[in-house]
Amino acid sequence: MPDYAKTKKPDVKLVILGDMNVGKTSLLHRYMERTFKDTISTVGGAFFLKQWGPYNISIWDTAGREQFHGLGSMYCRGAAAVILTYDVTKWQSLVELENRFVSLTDTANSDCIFAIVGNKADLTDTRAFAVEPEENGTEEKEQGPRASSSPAAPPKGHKQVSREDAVALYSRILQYKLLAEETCLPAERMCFETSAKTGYNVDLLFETLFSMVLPSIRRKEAQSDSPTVDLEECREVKGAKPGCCT
Ligand SMILES: Nc1nc2c(ncn2[C@@H]2O[C@H](COP(=O)(O)OP(=O)(O)OP(=O)(O)O)[C@@H](O)[C@H]2O)c(=O)[nH]1
Ligand SMILES: [Mg+2]
Repeated sequence: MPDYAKTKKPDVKLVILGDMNVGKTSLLHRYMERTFKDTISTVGGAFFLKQWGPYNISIWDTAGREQFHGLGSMYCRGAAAVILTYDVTKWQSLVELENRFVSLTDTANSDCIFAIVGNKADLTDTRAFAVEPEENGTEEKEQGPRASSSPAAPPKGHKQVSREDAVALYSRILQYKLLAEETCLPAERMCFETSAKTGYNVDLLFETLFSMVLPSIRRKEAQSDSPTVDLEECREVKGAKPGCCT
């Protein structure tokens, strides 16, 4: 067994935030377990550990229900990346991100990366609906009869949130964080539309973020490798010199 697999201490932390029902837990199930299954509304929070190459990445699922709102900033403490999730068919879910969730990220790392994710794209976007079965990895029994690359009927859901709305929110978040857009990751790369149901863009989302937090992991590693002062040794040296204050 490789050394890194013996210890499961997370090297970096990601948090997924957003209003209830937007599909946070479903996105994590899809990514971690390659399935779309029934969920129950999350209570408090849940923790997933993903081994990515030599790194252990902790991903925290949070509850969107208002009654758990107070816990959000605790989950965000020390996060290297935050996924702010909305439902493409619900305008209010984008509004809630700005009203309730962005401020919770004040406890995240100062160089925290933000991704804005519009989930349930299968309800509005033919490409997200028509993901190849092999690609989405979903078994027929979970998905029902629809498992074809050419959908029988196009998605009928009304898209209430456009990509431009998400990009505009990303810019406002940078302003809130007092970050200059030129020095940050561009909105085009940080706004995603996904479907936990079909798997559309789900791997892309998580793996893009993992590669973006690598510098943060390496910095942490470098800090723990940096030379440290042995206080015991210092005390002995000090003690050898009479008259030196201790
Ligand atoms: N069509 C479709 N439905 C989805 C998708 N993702 C989630 N759902 C459904 O949306 C509902 C809520 O999903 P959850 O993953 O529990 O939502 P959540 O954001 O974790 O909700 P809380 O835990 O209450 O904050 C469930 O009925 C899911 O089946 C998706 O991509 N497409
Ligand atoms: Mg949940």
